[in-house]
This record gives sequence, structure tokens and C-alpha cells, in this order.
Amino acid sequence: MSFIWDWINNTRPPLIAPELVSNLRDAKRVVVLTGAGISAESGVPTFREAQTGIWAEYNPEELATPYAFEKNPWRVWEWYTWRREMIEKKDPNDGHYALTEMQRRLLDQNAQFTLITQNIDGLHKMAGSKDVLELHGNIFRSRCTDLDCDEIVEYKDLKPTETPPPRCHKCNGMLRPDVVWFGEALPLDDLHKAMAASQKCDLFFSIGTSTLIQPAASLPIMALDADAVVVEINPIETLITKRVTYPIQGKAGNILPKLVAGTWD
Ligand code: BV8
Ligand code: ZN
Repeated sequence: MSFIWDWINNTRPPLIAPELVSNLRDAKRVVVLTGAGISAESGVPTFREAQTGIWAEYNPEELATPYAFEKNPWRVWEWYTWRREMIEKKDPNDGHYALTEMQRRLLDQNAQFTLITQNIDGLHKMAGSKDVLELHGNIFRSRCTDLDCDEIVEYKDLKPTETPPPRCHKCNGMLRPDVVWFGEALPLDDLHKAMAASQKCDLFFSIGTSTLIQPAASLPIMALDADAVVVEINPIETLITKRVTYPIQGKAGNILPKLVAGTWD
């Protein structure tokens, strides 16, 4: 029976094409876009996964909106507290660390590297990645809702209050999570940097994202339109799978360490 397995293994294309390894080794401008899927192996539920406990009946896309916060600031704040307390117990996984190593190696060879994430969990920074563009904000930061106040408060500096949301220590305004809700504009400076890098790169990775959320989902398309080599790493097909150069069906925590080791070790 082993000759059949040998035949299958020898004829099955390698998960990571040798040409991709040389693309990465010779790359001059690399962009990586990550979504909730890269944190899945850290135990952080992806955005589309069913919620659990008291939040099971809620749809994230209905809670992550300015309208939901205006209507019931307490409930939205409690939802973020529940997520924050769950996320702070999680650690970066091998996929995050592989991207940190990829950034180090590329900078060593004077290439440019831009890491863009839709995630708000802070795990890329925790894994050592530098200059991360957090397009949707960060769950460990809060900001004042008073239009004349620009106070940002780190989670560790929050003063607990009997009835959430906590108040701003500068103007006593209500604090909100410093994340981008549906219907809100992304941080313009970071978005412009992300778009410029995607339009100029020679190699673009789309990792762990369903490519459904705009405007982040347009970034891989910008790279494709600029004739970049585009790699997708996702266990399932997405809207861009048929268009990318290298569709790699797999988990980020498994594929990325192999790719980095195969390129530089
Ligand atoms: C805006 C923070 C305009 C909050 C989030 C066209 C153009 C512009 C806007 C729109 C448009 N069409 C529609 C819109 C509106 C909307 C939108 O995109 N709606 C969708 C539903 C169609 N966009 C917006 O509202 C954006 N704002 O455009 O404003 C504007 C301009 C000027 C002035 C005013 C307004 C704001 C969008 C940001 C929303 N905030 N997060 C919070 O998290 O609480 S988005 C949220 O979804 C998370 O950040 C998450 O990262 C993100 C995207 O989802 P994914 O990351 O892709 O996660 P998902 O679960 O979907 O998929 C995970 C994938 O991983 C799966 O494919 C899975 O197979 C894969 N996977 C699983 N395990 C693994 C894996 N992959 C690899 N390895 C594994 N182990
Ligand atoms: Zn304030």
C-alpha cells in the first residue's frame, strides 16, 4: 500500500510552492493583511464565530456600532469588557511569531515590510511585530466620547466605576472602546499608509480574513491590480481565492512558520 501513498505524496503539489519561497527571498516591498483567523489558534474566537454565554443571542455586527452604544452604552461596554478579559488571557501563536521573524529577516535584507491588521486584540504587538497598522483600533485602549476632548485611556489605567462605562478623568465624559465600529471611518493616517503600501508592494499576504469587511477587503485587490504576487492563507475559500497567485489552504499557525523556515533557514 505504501507505493500508493508515495505516489500521492510525490504527485501532490507542495503546500508551499518553491516559487513562493524565491518570491519572498527576493521581495523588496512586502505587505501582510491579517484578520481574525490569525488569532484563532490563540483561542480568540473569529468575528463570525458564534458568541457564547450571555452574548450568544447577540450579533457582533449589531453590537459593534455607534447606534448600539448610544442606545445602551452599558451593554456595549460590558460586551467589550467580556471580550477584553477573554483576550488578555490569550497569547500570540506561531503564526504571529512567524510574521515577527519575517519582518526581521526582510528588514535585514533592506526590504520594506508593512503589517496591517483588522484585529483589535493586540497579539501582533505582543509577538514583537513593529509599526503594526491596527486599522480597526485596539480593545485595550479607550477614548473619551466628548467631542472637545481627545483623551485616550489604556485599559490598565481605567478606574473601575459602579456603573459602566467609566468616565474620562480629564472632562468626566463617557469613555468608549478605542475601536472602529461599523459605519465609522477608519483612522485615516493608517488607512492611507495601508493603501499606499498595498498599491506599491511586490508581494502581498492575505491571512485569516474572510475579505468581507470594507475598506480593508479592498487592499488585496489593490495589490492584485498593481500586479503584485498575492498569497492567501486560509483553511477555506474566500471572495479572492480564485484571483490570488498562491491560494494556500491551511492554518496560519502551521503554514507561516514553515514558509519562514523554508525561506531563511
Ligand atoms: C466604513 C472592530 C465608512 C470592532 C470591526 C464599502 C466601502 C466602505 C464601507 C462599506 C462598504 N460596504 C459595506 C461597508 C460598511 C462596512 C462593511 O464592510 N460591512 C460589511 C458587513 C459588508 N464597513 C464599515 O462600516 C467600516 N467603516 O467603511 O466607514 C465611512 C467613511 C467616512 C466616514 C464615515 C464612515 C468599518 C469596518 C470596521 C468594523 N469593525 N472590528 C470589533 O471588533 O468589535 S470589523 C471586525 O470584522 C473585526 O475587526 C474583524 O477582524 C473584521 C473582519 O472580519 P475577519 O477578520 O475577516 O474575520 P472573520 O471572522 O470574518 O473571518 C476569519 C477568517 O479566518 C475566515 O475566513 C476563516 O476561514 C479564517 N480562519 C479561521 N481560522 C484560521 C483562519 N485563517 C488562517 N488560519 C486559521 N487558523
Ligand atoms: Zn474627556
